[in-house]
Amino acid sequence: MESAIKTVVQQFLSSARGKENLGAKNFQKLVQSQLGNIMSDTDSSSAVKDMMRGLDDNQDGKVSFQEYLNLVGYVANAWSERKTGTQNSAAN
Ligand SMILES: [Ca+2]
Repeated sequence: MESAIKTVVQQFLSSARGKENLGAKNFQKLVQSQLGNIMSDTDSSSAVKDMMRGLDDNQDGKVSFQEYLNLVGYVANAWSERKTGTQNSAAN
């Protein structure tokens, strides 16, 4: 689990290239290269843009680390539902 957490953090840092936020292009690259097997629609740039808009809580057009963690939580939750066949309360 520690290595998974390190990977999640490291992935954001390397994708953001030293900045505090992921811009649209870097976000799209990250999703397509890292989440293509677990999420559907990552090949569609309009779907990825919609995803980014949904994550962008403060609507600055960029994905902060916190907003990125929401994506990680969402993906983890969806994966858990797939594995257990149940709805987790966190999704509601
Ligand atoms: Ca934002």
